[in-house]
Amino acid sequence: MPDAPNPADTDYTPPDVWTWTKPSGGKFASINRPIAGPTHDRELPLGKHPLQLYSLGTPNGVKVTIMLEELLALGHSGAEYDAWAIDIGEGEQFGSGFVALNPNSKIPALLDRSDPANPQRIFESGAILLHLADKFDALLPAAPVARTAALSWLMWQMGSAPFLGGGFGHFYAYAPLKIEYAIDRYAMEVKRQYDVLDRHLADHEYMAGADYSIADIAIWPWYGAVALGQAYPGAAKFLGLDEYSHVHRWIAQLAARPAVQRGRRVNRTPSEAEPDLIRERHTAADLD
Ligand SMILES: N[C@@H](CCC(=O)N[C@@H](CS)C(=O)NCC(=O)O)C(=O)O
Repeated sequence: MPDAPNPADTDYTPPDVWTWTKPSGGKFASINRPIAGPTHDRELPLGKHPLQLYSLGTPNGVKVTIMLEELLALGHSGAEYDAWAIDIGEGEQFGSGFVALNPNSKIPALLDRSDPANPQRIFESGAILLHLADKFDALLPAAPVARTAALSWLMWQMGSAPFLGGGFGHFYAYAPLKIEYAIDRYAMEVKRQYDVLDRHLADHEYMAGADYSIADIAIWPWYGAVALGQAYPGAAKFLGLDEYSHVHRWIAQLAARPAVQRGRRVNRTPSEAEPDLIRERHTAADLD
């Protein structure tokens, strides 16, 4: 094996105190900033359904639209929803209305107006999935052992995917320079995560066992998209993701579900390759 890169080989020495004097560079330089709170006034639109989703068709956003489509497919008409697009590339997550819904300025955010006197805001995709599962008593096993298994894998996703996206994806695809140390560190971690999934799925049909649940809905959009080469061009080959055959069996099984196919089309911009994507969703007919 060649020598590891020497960490001393850099011309950057961190000062005693970091200050925000220049853009960080890379794909998200225009929206990255070290302070929270709104940058501008902007009320959010409101539709007619109790559930108002403010999101975008990224893996984190798609988790929620898949969940809502699954609930509708199960016959829960109370899961009808309006899905509004928040353009994070344009900084819409920093508008005052969105920040009031999610002080962390990240999609997805849900406003549940089922009780009009007490509208409830929910942010963090895992919390939204759990809120909807509890509200409709669906897609989360009731038996304590299976419920805990589903929640363990849900929390695994919430803790692990930032290494896949914010770590590996950022340094492999988006950073303005290729840093071997950073790419190696996150490639190693991401392959380990796929191996975790592969070993588990070798003897479990779904993440929580025999039943499809919010754990699958949380994990599929990230780990499916990267393994199928739909995120970070070249990454699936670079990471050798074809080798995880049990993960691919599970990815295909979920991809065949009509609700997954519907949910992944929402809050995305149609293109020549995928003309059936929709920016906003207000009725089931928008997807039919
Ligand atoms: N842990 C959060 C992560 C949400 C997140 O990172 N959303 C991204 C899009 S996938 C976002 O809104 N980024 C905008 C920004 O960072 O300003 C969740 O699961 O809801």
